[in-house]
Amino acid sequence: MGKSCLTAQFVQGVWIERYDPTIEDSYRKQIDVDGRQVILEILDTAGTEQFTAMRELYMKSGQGFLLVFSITSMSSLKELNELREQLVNLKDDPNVPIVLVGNKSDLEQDRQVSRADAFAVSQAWGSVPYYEASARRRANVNEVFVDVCRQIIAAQDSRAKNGDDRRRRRQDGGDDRNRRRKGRKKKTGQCVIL
Ligand SMILES: Nc1nc2c(ncn2[C@@H]2O[C@H](COP(=O)(O)OP(=O)(O)O)[C@@H](O)[C@H]2O)c(=O)[nH]1
Ligand SMILES: [Mg+2]
Repeated sequence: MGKSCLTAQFVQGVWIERYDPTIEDSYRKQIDVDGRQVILEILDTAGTEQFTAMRELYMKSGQGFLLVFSITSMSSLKELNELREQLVNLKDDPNVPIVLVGNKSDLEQDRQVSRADAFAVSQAWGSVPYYEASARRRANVNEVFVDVCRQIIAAQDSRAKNGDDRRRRRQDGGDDRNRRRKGRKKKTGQCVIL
């Protein structure tokens, strides 16, 4: 689908033609999102379907998700439906931050999924953003990561607002953990590529 190639383009700015499909790795990158410096932790998953427990684990710990298919393969889009369903169920949140990415936009001549087909899926998922990207041409690579990061920040902000009272009570009690957290300069977001 291009998960690893997209990640390599985003993190290192390089095009890697062949990437070991079994390698699952995580990366950190600092980015600017609307003037805020954010550290994004990125997990490039390897789609090892048999390890569902692993999948559950990273779905639980991740805060935002890039769901990547190839515009040259209809089945790669169909497979994402199941992943998204599992994700929404696990998170118990239909508005979990998601970006739908149609990769390999440079292969227009081999296109199997029309923009309209993919857009319809993104709408059915609760109007998540849909981008067409190319890891090879470095098209829309930054954009998809910034979009999911923006959604993560918005979700954190709204949670912080809702949790304000609770936090204030804890701070009055001089909670150590909270002081440490307050002292942290930069926000961190966890982004998982599925
Ligand atoms: N033409 C083209 N090929 C790509 C693109 N992204 C990935 N590929 C190719 O698709 C294959 C799978 O890519 P990879 O990133 O390893 O997929 P992953 O299994 O989802 O991590 C590799 O052969 C890549 O060279 C792209 O944007 N355009
Ligand atoms: Mg890979």
